[in-house]
Amino acid sequence: MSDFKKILVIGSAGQIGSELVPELRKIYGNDNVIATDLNPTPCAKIIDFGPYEILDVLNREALTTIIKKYGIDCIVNMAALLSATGEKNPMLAWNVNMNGLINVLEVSRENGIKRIFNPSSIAAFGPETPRDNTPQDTILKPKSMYGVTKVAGELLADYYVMKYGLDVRGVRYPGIISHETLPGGGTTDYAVAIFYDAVKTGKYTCFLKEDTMLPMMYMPDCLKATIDLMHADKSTLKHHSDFNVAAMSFTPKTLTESIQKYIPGFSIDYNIDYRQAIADSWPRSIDDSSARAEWGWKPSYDLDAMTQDMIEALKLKHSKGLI
Ligand code: AKB
Repeated sequence: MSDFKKILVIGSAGQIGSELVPELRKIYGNDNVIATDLNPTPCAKIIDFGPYEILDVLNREALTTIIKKYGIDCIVNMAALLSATGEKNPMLAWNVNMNGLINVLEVSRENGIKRIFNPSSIAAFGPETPRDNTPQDTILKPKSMYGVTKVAGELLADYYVMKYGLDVRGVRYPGIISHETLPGGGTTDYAVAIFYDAVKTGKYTCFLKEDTMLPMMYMPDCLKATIDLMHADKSTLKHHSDFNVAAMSFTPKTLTESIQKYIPGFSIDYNIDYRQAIADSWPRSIDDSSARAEWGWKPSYDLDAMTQDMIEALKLKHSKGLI
C-alpha cells in the first residue's frame, strides 16, 4: 500500500485535519496516526481514538521529540493561517506558514522521513493568472500574504525534493466545504457558513458578491485527493507540491439556487467586505489535467450532490441541538 507506517498530522484540529485523521486511522490503525495541534481541546473524533499531542509547528525541538517518540516516517502539515486571517496579521501568517514548513522540511531531512504532505492553495494564483480553466503551470503572482506563503512553500518544497531527494507532495486546495469542523479565516468560508445559516435560520448574509465564482470541493473529495496523492507511485509524478485539483465552481448565487432546491424558503443578502478583493484575485475554475494524468485524480461530488449531503448532515446535527 505505502512505504510509510507512522503518520504525524500537524494542525489536526482544523477543518481538514479533524476529518483526515479518522480517515488515515481507518487505513493505518488508530495508534499509527499521531494527531497534534496547538488546541488543548480538539474534537472527540481526534483525541478519543488515538494518540494526541499538543504541538506548535514553530517549535522544532518539540517536533523532533515527537518524531523520535513515535518513530514517525510520514508528516502531514496542516498548520497554517488562511487568506482572510493572513491579511489581518501578515507577519504571523508568514511566520507560521513559512517557518512552520521550514521546520517540517528540516526535521524530515534530519530524521529520514519518507513522505511529507504540505498543502498549497488556489491562493497561489493572482490577478495576472488566467482565471478560467487556470493551467497547472502558469503565472504565480498572488496579492495576499497567504498566497505569497503558498507560492514560496511550493518552491521551497520542490527545492527539498531536488536538493535532498525528500518526497514532498501537495495539492492546491480550492475552498473546502464540510460539516464536521468549521473552517477558520478563509475567503471561501462563506460556502460553509451559508449551509449552517440555511439550516438554522433560513437566511444568510454573504460577504462576497453574488457573481463571485470560485473553485470549491466537498470534504470527501478533499480527503480522497490528499490520500490518493500521498499513496501515488512516485515514478509517475512529474509535479510534486503544487498539483491543481478541481471538483466544481460556483457563485454565491448558484449556491443559493442549489440550497433552495432543498430549503425552498432560503434567502440571501449581501454585505461585501475586504475578502471580496482576495476572491477577485483568484481563479474561477481550474484545469486539473496534470493531477488526473499523473496520479488518477477524479472528484465524485458536484454542486447538487454536495448540497443535499450537507443539508442532511446539518439538519441531523440541528435536530440534536449540536449546532
Ligand atoms: C481560503 O479561503 O483562504 C482557503 C483556501 C482557498 O486556501 N479556503
